[in-house]
Amino acid sequence: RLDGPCVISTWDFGVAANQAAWAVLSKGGRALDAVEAGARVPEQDLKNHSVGRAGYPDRDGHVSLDACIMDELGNCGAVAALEHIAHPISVARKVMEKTPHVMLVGAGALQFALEQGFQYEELLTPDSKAAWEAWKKDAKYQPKANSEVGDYGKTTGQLGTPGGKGNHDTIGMLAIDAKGNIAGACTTSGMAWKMRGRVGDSPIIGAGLYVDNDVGGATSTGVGEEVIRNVGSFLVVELMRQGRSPEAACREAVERILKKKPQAKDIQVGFLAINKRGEVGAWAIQSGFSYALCDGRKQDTLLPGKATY
Ligand code: SD4
Repeated sequence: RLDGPCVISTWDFGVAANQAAWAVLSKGGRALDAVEAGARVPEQDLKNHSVGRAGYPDRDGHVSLDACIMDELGNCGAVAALEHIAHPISVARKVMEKTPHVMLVGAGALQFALEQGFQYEELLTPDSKAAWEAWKKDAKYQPKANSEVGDYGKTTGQLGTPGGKGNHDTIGMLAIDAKGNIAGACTTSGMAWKMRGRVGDSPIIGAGLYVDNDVGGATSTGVGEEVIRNVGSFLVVELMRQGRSPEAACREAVERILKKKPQAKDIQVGFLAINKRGEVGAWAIQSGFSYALCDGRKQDTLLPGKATY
């Protein structure tokens, strides 16, 4: 159980992201500002190929990014299939704050971002381009369970080092501020080598992220199609509302996926949740999922998410 202001996030790179969020929380800042600041860390990391700049592209070579953000009042904003903007989480926040809408996609999201002063960039780095060229030789779309560096069992000595060669990993982050308010953010380049136009769970409120300030928050990582089908993060929050602990709620959401589709045991989905009291839990289909915790006592704890397989 975390005490006072705290932040949690998915995977190893959550350690560094949490530190940026903690810089906001420790000064009495708002959970919403903390999760935006935290999510921007992997977004700008050129070694991280699953979020933001340097994210792996779709199968046609376009880097297309998905993100959403939600605050303690139930306000939310999202962008999907956004190209050429390195910080989709900040665009999502602008959608929330400056438009009458919740989600903008594709060309419209880019137009809005440029109007808001975001910089147009080529996001496909030489490394990502080389990986895409290599992938094209076989051109098989086979999501791996965990990214190499994201795999908890393989990270010795690499805590907080982002990157990895797997083809998915998303940062989902949840924070509680000094006022006890909860906010969340989720940002990703989605599944590497996805079809052009494919959108996963990460930018979809209720699937990749959900926050209810009376109850808690949840976020997901892994193969988004399975999360969308089960409205995963909303499900986790509703189960917590009914009295489940965060871990039990995450586990039940994973089991719901597997019950409806037993073949999903071969892919990875992980949920991470926090309740209003600061209790944290996570569960995944497969081992290898990890999450990072940070509060006033400990800044850089990385824990393995329990798994069904
Ligand atoms: C998606 N959930 O686009 C994201 C990808 C991912 O860990 O998490 N990965 O489906």
